[in-house]
Amino acid sequence: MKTPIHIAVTGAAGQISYSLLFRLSAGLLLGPDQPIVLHLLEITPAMGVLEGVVMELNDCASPLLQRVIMTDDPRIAFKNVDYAFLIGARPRGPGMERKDLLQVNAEIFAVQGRALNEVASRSVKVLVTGNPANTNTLIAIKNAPDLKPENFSSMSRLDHNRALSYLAEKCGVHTPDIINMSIWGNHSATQYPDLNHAKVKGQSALSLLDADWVIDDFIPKIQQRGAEVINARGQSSAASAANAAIDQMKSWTLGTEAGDWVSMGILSAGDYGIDTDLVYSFPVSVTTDRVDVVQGLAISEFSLERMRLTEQELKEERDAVRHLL
Ligand code: NAX
Repeated sequence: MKTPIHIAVTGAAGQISYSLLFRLSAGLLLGPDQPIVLHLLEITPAMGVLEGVVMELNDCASPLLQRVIMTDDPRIAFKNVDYAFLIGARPRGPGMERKDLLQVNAEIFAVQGRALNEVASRSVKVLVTGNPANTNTLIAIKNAPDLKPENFSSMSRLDHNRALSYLAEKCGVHTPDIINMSIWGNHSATQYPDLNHAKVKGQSALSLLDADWVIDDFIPKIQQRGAEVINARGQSSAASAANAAIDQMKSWTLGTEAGDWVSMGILSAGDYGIDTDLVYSFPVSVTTDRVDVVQGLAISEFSLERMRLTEQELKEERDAVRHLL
């Protein structure tokens, strides 16, 4: 029997976690022969709901789930964990401005960054999903000086998967027929889904598409997809977000396919002229435990303008939370 791997999930009683936890206990992240221990973090008022979720987890009788730890203390939740899914965040309430949301959530990620710094495994992979995900990741990094920035990433994979799926539908192919999709920047409506390097069955995607469709349909569709789901479902994306969180952690752990890449929010080292000290989504290739920004991509004037616009939004978010960095 393999030694169990410890996985923390925050916001464990929320709707994304309600999809994620059952996938984790079914072995979808680490495979069907890897036992796991789940460390579930919630705020005190949500502990009752969390107990119900854990009853259901237990009722799955998963052969992989060895133990579940429920807590409202980040230091217990992150103790010796190998993976941490930071999903829990405050949703925007009535009358709450974006900047208010930024503040309350920023504080959560400062506390959690410090706790990870103190007690997590030194090789922990921390994936931030809770919004504003990129800036929350930056705050966690800055509050965890004994971990490396490489221990952290923010989730771009849902945007990446949305872009793959929408392009596949347009071209009448399946998603594995597409490679080299890129999402640049913030996980927000300013993100830049970029088809310039994408290939469909080996052919340049742009050679198959009308330029107007790319600009007037594809780009706004991916940027607004979260809002479209909320309008239709009355709630934000949950199962697709859980699926994307597992996809991103898997790519991070197992690496990307030769010739392909994925999109991940990582601390910028200045690639493509993006300000350092921002967590920005880049196209990245991953080999065992090494995440590298894809180098040498030709960037058009149009792309550069879009990449700068989303960078600007991230700078403004960073300015609003300076006191926590
Ligand atoms: P829910 O409101 O259903 O669940 C959030 C949970 O977090 C709640 O149970 C709450 O009690 C808990 N929580 C709040 N503060 C906490 C803290 N300090 N410690 C631990 N738990 C805490 O939201 P859900 O739909 O699950 O979404 C969670 C986050 O993901 C939101 O911020 C949402 O905006 C964000 N999303 C990010 C996406 C991405 O691609 N990066 C896409 C999906 C999603 O919109």
